[in-house]
Amino acid sequence: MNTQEYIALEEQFGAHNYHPLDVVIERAEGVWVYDVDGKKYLDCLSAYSAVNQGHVHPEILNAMIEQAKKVTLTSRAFRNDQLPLFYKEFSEMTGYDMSLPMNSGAEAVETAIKLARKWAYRYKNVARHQAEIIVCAGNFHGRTTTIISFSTEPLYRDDFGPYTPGFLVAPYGDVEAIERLITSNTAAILLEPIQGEGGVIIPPAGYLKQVADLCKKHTVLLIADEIQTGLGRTGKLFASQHEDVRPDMVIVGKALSGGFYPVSAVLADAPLLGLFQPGEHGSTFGGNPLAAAIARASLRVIREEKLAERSNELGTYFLEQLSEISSPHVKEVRGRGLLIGVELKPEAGGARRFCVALQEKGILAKETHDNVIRFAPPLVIDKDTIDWALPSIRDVLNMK
Ligand code: IF1
Repeated sequence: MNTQEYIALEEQFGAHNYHPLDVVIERAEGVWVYDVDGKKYLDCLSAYSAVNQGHVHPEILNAMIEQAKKVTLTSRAFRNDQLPLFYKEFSEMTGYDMSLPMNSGAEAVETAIKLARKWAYRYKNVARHQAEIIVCAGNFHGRTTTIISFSTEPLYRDDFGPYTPGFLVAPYGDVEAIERLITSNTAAILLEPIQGEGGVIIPPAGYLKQVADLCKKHTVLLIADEIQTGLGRTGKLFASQHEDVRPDMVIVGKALSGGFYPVSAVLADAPLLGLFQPGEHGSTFGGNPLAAAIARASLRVIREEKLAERSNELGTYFLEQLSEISSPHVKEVRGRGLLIGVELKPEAGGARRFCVALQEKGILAKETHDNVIRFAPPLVIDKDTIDWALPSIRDVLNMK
């Protein structure tokens, strides 16, 4: 079957909740993906930062295969021999006392919300059902009904009410706006250290630190959604570390499995994460031995290949080179580590047509928020590959 035949099948039999580029990927390795017609592309999306370790990383693949031969799922009704080792290694790597594994990012966000609410009732004596969580405009935390209740994107929210109450929205990057929303019922502030879907929005310097100070002052939890920014993507293990901030809870997903399997988790210290009692939260697949083995290998690759450092170095280089491209269409180039956004002027006609043009030149990138092209290749990319891509990017950014 060729590309058009696969697309026709998908359009006929699949729900139309996506508008993908018309490339049908058949296999991948490292930073490269190959379509069903045999064409090779540089992946500059990394499955939204889920394949930070590169596609089909051999060590993670091996861990997956070896574990799959032994036992894949026990449920949490019984214990398994991988989960304890995952917990220990994850704590040692991140400095948090404990973690709680789930599957998708949205589930881990839901987990953090539940925990913050329980903490408010038990520690702050907030009246039952009155806990509030402050979030930021332009956020993206997932697709569940609770999470879309506090989305500010009409497309994600408008047709899907009724909504979960208990959330207040502050403009992103505005510390005073958060402070004005804090009351004695405030349980937590939930934010992304850099807004990915929002268009690679980097808040003003000092913002995260000031929000962290605000949280301490008012006894409010700081929850960082590092599902996209975490695990090396921005040049540190966690993007919060750029401002020496240690959130009370960190939410991770995506690259926790190197793209092999849905694995997410919430990290926190024992006084907080210890609040969950047996039966209050769970998941059939969360913490299963296959997921735990894959996550252990994924974390080991991040450490052993120094992917955060690599992201920092190569991201700085890529950002510099992109910034030097002169183009009539570009409004701003910004980024941290290998999470880079090229924002186009409103009159450029949208980022999508540039992504289609990049595809023709063998580079897969994805627009976000109409006017931003995101460049976020796997962190195992090297300088030569970046240098290979730059002339094509330059050409595309200069098309009519
Ligand atoms: C899709 C966007 C990226 C996330 C943050 C939680 C989640 C995500 C910061 C939920 C997920 C994904 C979802 C994916 C596209 C993608 C995305 F464009 F939609 F916004 F990355 F930029 N927090 N982001 O970025 O995690 O439940 O999906 O595992 O197609 O919806 P999930």
